[in-house]
Amino acid sequence: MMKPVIGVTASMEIDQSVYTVNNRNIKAILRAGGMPVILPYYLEEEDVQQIASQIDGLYATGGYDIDPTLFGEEPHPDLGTIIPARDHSEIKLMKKLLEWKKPILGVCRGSQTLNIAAGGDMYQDIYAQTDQALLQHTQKAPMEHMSHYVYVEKDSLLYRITGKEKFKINSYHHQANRDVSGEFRISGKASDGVVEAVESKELPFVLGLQWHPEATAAVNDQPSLKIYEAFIDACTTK
Ligand SMILES: [Mn+2]
Repeated sequence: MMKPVIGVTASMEIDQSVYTVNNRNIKAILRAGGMPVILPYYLEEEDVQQIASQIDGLYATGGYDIDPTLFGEEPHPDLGTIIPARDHSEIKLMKKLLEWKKPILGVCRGSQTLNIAAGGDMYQDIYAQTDQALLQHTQKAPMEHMSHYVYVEKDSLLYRITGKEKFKINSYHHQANRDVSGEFRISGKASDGVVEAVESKELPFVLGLQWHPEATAAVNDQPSLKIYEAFIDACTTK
């Protein structure tokens, strides 16, 4: 049987000369039975259509911050590096996949581009733009260390996948989703209220996770492995 083809979005160096994807992402998809294919940017509309039609699912990896122009804001002083070309192509591709009801898994910044693609918005910096006391969401521990809990809504896709109402995740972000698209719902939050998981209300598999399950899948964390298995299963033509 042919493996489902999973389009993988890459990060870029700031001078836009080099595409980079952490191999943990590739390994997590291969281990779950998918065929990862790293995608280009600088796409014309017809290129977006072609890629969207040829992939069985889209996996949006982590990376730099997101261009606030995309949700109608100007840059906050605490906004980090952005690669607008990546944001624009990734979001165009997501819009097409949402339209065609194909599976999407977004991790870290991928959960934010996903929400923006569906009309939501985000904090440019959670520490500067929220009033409540926050956890340390930019952990200083190694990436496979699970530093804080996510509390999962019981009737959600994320709960059906993991079977857990609460589990530990790693945390490498200073941005997060703010207003969640009307097409989506929040399915997981941290104890401080930061949105950690969003998913489509209607589509079978559209999931955005604010953490990096590819790093914890590498050390055999069960919820992380189940997330990739469920994603690849959703991308598999039955
Ligand atoms: Mn976090």
